[in-house]
Amino acid sequence: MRSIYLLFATFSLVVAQDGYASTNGGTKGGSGGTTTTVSAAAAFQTAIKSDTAKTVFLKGPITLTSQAAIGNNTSIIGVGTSGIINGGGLKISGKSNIIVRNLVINKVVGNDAISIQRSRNIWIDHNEFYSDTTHGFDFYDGQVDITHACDWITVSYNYFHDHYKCSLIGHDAGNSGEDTGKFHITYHHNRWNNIHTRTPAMRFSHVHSYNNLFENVVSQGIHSRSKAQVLIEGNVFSNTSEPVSTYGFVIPDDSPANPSGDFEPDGFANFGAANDFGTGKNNITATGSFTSVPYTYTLTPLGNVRSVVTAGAGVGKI
Ligand SMILES: *[C@@H]1O[C@H](CO)[C@@H](O)[C@H](O)[C@H]1NC(C)=O
Ligand SMILES: *[C@@H]1O[C@H](CO)[C@@H](O)[C@H](O)[C@H]1NC(C)=O
Ligand SMILES: *[C@@H]1O[C@H](CO)[C@@H](O)[C@H](O)[C@H]1NC(C)=O
Ligand SMILES: CC(=O)N[C@H]1CO[C@H](CO)[C@@H](O)[C@@H]1O
Repeated sequence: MRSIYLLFATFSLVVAQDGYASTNGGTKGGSGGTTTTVSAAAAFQTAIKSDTAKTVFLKGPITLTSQAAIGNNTSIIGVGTSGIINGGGLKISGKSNIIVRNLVINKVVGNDAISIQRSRNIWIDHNEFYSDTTHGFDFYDGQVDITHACDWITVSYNYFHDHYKCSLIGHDAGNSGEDTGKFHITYHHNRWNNIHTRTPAMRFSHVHSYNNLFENVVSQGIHSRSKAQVLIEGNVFSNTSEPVSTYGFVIPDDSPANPSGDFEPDGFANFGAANDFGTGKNNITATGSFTSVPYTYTLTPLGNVRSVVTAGAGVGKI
């Protein structure tokens, strides 16, 4: 009993310490609010939707048939390794101050595992996202897609695997009016394995990608396009054909509706601390101006990234 109490007390105090989610006032989710534990789909959807500060523990698995909408000031935390959401996915739209940790979201047909739009101060941490690559490029949508002028987001210690189009920032090259100057997003210590594209693909953003492990990224990894800026450091890529591209051309694997691909303006990239690109070949057409971030962070030494990320990313580890 005492240990359970302590565990929950610790969880409900957790705030985003890293990356852009720690800026703009920080991201504390439901810290200080109510706590509930739910184990059924309908109770889960009801528990997460208000804008009042709350922590919702999910003791699953549950199955959703549509995306469940998350309200402001919310932490959703899976209990142990049981926080499993089959299908459906999560939606964060026009909200702020949200933490999603320790969930497994899998096989969301025709939609994203997590869609984030018009929202700010979000921390997506220690989750697992998977589908399969036997149903074609567009059967599932993204795993974490961030669109419509979102800002101040950290995506850390997640395990993304077995999926085509993983993570998209900025839904359209024509949306510069809304999106320019937004999308300050940090990706760190994520593990990506057997992904075809978008780790992430970005438009208009300032993305800091550090200490991620990319294994078997089949077609293209980090794609900076439509004038996006990305700072890439301390990452390890293995068996990844094109780790980084700033060439605006959207390859057919990323744009299956247009088999000859689409042309967009190029993006920019900067490289900080050394990366290990393995046998991959980058296509860098433009160097950017994004060389530092407004928060402190500690880089994992490059030689330790594989073991630290393999041991630390995903569920059952917080
Ligand atoms: C929820 O957060 C959004 C974004 O910050 C804000 O526009 C909205 O007013 C908030 N809603 C409530 C009920 O506080
Ligand atoms: C490397 O990736 C390709 C897919 O691009 C895959 O078919 C192959 O099995 C991988 N090789 C290893 C050693 O994992
Ligand atoms: C790399 O970018 C150049 C444009 O600078 C383009 O012509 C070329 O086809 C690209 N290479 C690959 C492999 O995509
Ligand atoms: C209803 C509620 O708790 N709203 C709070 C959400 O968090 C913001 C910022 O942290 C507060 O300003 C709101 O009062």
